[in-house]
Amino acid sequence: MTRNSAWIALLGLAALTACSGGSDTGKAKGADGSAITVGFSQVGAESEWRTANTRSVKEALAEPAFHLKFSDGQQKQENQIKALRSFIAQHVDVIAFSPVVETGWDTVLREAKAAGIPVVLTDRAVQVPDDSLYVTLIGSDFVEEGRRAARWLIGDSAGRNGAIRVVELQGTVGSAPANDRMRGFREVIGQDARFEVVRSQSGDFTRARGKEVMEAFIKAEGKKKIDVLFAHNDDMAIGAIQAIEEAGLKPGEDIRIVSIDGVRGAFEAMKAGKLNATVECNPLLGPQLARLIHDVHAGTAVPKRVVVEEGVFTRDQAAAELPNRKY
Ligand code: GYE
Repeated sequence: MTRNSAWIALLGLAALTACSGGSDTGKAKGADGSAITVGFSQVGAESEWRTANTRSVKEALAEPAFHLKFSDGQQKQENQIKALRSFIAQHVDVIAFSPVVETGWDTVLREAKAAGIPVVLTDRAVQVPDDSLYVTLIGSDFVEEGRRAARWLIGDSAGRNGAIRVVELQGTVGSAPANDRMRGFREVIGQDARFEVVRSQSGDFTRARGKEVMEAFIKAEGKKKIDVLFAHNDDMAIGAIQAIEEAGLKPGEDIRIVSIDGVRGAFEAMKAGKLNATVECNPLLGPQLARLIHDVHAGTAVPKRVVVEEGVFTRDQAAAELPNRKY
């Protein structure tokens, strides 16, 4: 409830700000009333989360308040760097982007700064020596999401004695959510001697790779029991569920599964008893992003970090919660 009301409050605030932009359309616009041109470089289309995120960004950065130049990086940093350079060459008002990996952005961000174009990071963070290279980052606390997955697992393992063997499907190598979710999960799990992460490999946040890597895990473990799967996103968990079923095992029972995002597919899998829990990661950042871009463009001070509020859902809540899901 707290989580939901916090969201409603945030969205309400975004709507209010959007309406107080002072232009005759009642929407946020540049100081002179013209549309704000935004260059947005998206990671790709790797997951249900990403599809919902793209839709939310496109809806919020719509005409007439904004003029959006949208580019899909197809999960490749070189494509994103090219897109940023083209936005700089086109003199957009603001650049917003979701960086596929954390490192390697210094040069292009310096170019944006030299051109006087402010950069807003959405969803994923970067590691840069000089944090004046971007104005603000709006996104989830991925370390906390990893901790939440681990806390759920410890709670669900009450009364179980003996070793608990965990396999982990990591997100894209070098991405902020993979690095941080791995760290948060280990931080908490490391305090309980029963747990051992026996295998950990990237499934690149996709269903297809999640399935392939889970097949490899099952094969490699042979007769040794895998007790738990921790997947850095729901799509990889859904792919892995198929692999588990094809191996003649029961997902959710023989292998307990916790993943992250809270997309519709995860609620359906929980309803079917095949996924045990999902940690919410809200992709609907569009309205908050629009407000930030408006403020940044207007020269209004914004916080360096805007964190999205989220919760955890389990199988027993899935049927009741499913109709309320917005993504
Ligand atoms: O969890 C995953 C997507 O960066 C938070 O990227 C995002 C992650 C999300 O591919 O499904």
